[in-house]
Amino acid sequence: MNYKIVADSSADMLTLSEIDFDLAPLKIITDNKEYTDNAELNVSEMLTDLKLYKGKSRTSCPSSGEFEEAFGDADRVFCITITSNLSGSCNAARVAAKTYVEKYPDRMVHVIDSLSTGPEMYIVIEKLVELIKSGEDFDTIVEKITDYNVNHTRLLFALESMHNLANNGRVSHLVAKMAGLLGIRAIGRASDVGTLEMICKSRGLKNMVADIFSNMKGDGYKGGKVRIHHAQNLAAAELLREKIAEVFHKAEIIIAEARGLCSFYAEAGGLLVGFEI
Ligand code: X90
Repeated sequence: MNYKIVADSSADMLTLSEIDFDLAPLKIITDNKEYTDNAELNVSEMLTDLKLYKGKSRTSCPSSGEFEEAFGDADRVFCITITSNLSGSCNAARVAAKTYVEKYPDRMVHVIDSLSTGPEMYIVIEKLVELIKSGEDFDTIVEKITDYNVNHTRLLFALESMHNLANNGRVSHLVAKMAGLLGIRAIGRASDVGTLEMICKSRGLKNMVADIFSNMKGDGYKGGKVRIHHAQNLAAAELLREKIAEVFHKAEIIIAEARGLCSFYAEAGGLLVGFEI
């Protein structure tokens, strides 16, 4: 049985060892350029371009055709997308799944609405690899990954600006104002239904790190896996890692750069923190 994992590019994952993997890219679009969020995208160049660009910018999700192409010829596909509450990606993946199994009735596709994005999706994919490798049958994997995604992983974020989120109707302008003031960061989480839920504002790097860490513990973090994805803010990511490691010595904490879609919305300075509970 050949297994494949497909994720849209908001998972910030480019390659995967052990299980066949492909990404379906979202796009970042301005009046004069289109950035495809795949392995070839130079994220820091894109952010520099966008800083200078004064016009409108938006994003678009992969089409169902792009998802279908990513499924390739796999017998069993697990496909994970950014929250269906903020993007059409999950819907496109579901349409692709339906067409795929209609064409090839002996193949199976399971679409996972992550209700989140970025590093939380990444952690869910790593769990999928574990489950597939352990040789569980398809239905058992579906059951276990659903439980893991819904009950055992969370996402917190800290944003210096919510300009792009507000301009694209993903949060209200009122909420975005919270992150608009110099030196203030908006701390929030992916809610149970996959929307942005604001928690507090914090001033200064140290307070921001302390606020994220206390919310991690409040959400049930007990020393499991953590992934910190940052948009040009390695310093903040490292400070948070130190803070977590002071208390949870054995925690596996990995820092990585956010790719195109997450960097566009989290904007320079933003942090996304996916963790196990
Ligand atoms: O379909 C599209 O064009 C994509 C739209 C995506 C909109 C939201 C992206 C958010 C990325 C910002 C902070 C984390 C939010 C967590 C929400 C559940 C990152």
